[in-house]
Amino acid sequence: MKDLRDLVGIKYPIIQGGMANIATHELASAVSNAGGLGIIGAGGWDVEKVRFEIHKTKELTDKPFGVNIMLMSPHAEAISDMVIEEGIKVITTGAGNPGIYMDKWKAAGITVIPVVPSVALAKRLERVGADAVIVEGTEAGGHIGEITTFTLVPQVADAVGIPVIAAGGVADHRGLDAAYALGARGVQIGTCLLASSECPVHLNYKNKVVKAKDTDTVVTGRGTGAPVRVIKNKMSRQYLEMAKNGNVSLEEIEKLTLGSLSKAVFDGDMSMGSIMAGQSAGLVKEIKPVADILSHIFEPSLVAKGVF
Ligand code: TUI
Repeated sequence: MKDLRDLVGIKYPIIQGGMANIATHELASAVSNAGGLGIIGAGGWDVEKVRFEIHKTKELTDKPFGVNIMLMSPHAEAISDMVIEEGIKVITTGAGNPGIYMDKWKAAGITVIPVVPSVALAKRLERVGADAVIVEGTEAGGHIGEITTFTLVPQVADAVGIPVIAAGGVADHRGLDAAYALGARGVQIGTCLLASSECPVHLNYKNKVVKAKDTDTVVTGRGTGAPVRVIKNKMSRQYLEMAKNGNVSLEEIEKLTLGSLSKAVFDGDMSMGSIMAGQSAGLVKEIKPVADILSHIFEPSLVAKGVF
């Protein structure tokens, strides 16, 4: 099975997660310049904002980078055409099935790597031309599936012939090696990059990730069809209380979370903001430059020694 490094032409087998509102040109170019695959996270942005971020990234790096299209966004379809116009070479997708876009992306010569939360979707997307799949376990931050990385990665690796990239819980060289032992040939990281010098989130957000311990994340929205892992705070407690009482509409509950991501990212509101992060937050101990984060994951690993 081909390694991510050969598939997209990068030094380290590491993709950056397409974190909404966070994966800007600053973070994407830093990851690409450091030897990983930087990703612009389209999130809920409109097509012109994403185009602007692409232009900025092109100015800042001559290394490969990609765009993540969040499929629940009302702008996803317009962005799916714009990335072709802009000559984007790699697309990752999240929060849905990108099947309807596959033909045009493949015709444009784009390497397509969807995030999948199940074996069934991985098989379906391999059939319609996916070049690899990012298998994301429930340890990840933000919008998540139900199955753990540890159990899902080997099941998908058995079921498909394309490279499997593991996501959810990877934050150091042990996670990278574990992913390869389970059959992955690359990893996607997000949470540990929140605490990078180049990450554009508010300093309060970075410090919250650094201080988080193993039990500090919680999943809101289980039962509404959009489970989201965040660091526990007043917002998540209120949300879960409302959901438990069952006497409030889903709309009212969603109002608490949707839009509250930007409160955390831009305003540093750690009380009512949605502080999306994965369970690996407990492994993140300090704020470091992206280049140090990537080299500290890769250099001590068995993958670097060519064991896999
Ligand atoms: O997409 C993510 N993580 C995200 S998206 C996001 S923005 C958002 N915020 C609140 C609610 C909803 C979205 C924040 N974090 N990760 C990749 C991912 N994809 N996780 C799960 C999935 C997924 C789920 C279902 C992928 C495909 C899928 O397919 C269902 C189907 O149609 O077959």
